Amino acid sequence: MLTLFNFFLQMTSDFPLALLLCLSSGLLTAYGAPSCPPGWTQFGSRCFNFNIETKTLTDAEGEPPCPPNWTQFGSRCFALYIQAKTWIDAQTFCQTAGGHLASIHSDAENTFLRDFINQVTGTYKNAWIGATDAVKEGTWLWTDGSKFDYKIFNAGQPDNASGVENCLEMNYEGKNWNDRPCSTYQASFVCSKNLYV
Ligand SMILES: [Ca+2]
Ligand SMILES: [Ca+2]
Repeated sequence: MLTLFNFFLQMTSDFPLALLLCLSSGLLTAYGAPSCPPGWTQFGSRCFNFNIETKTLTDAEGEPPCPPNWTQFGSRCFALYIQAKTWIDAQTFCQTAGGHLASIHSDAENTFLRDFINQVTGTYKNAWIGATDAVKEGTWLWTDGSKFDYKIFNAGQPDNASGVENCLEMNYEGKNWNDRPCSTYQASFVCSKNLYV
């Protein structure tokens, strides 16, 4: 009779032990040792491998790191929603999808999203992103909890026009960022979330 122990021995003879451990979990990292096979990179509890020939990133099961309809940039996945919503409703929508309105932390990310929006819509269409200064005027916070360590406002913005502009949009007048009223203006929006973990 095949005992569980024998079965495990048989499995380990068929598959590299490291790969088995990698597939099952990232537990080895608790002991300071890498848990992914050579050439694979760990993110969260999974191993990813970049295929040079097809230029695709996949995990051990051959799945891409972002869900369908989300696009990877760096260590995150992004999705653009054309349907106009208020900033509040857009944030709720992104949370339901497992993320937040997108935070942006570099010129590279801002440029990627501008190009992404232009690719999808044919224009540098304005879109909500995930910062608000509703808690304290002039102090911007990202809804995903990340640090507000980068900004690229249009000249003269943010101006808190009429004292009611507390939410952030990108591509204002086809250019950069602007503050807008959160609940009386509707726009397309960008969600972001971390890679599968
Ligand atoms: Ca404001
Ligand atoms: Ca403004």
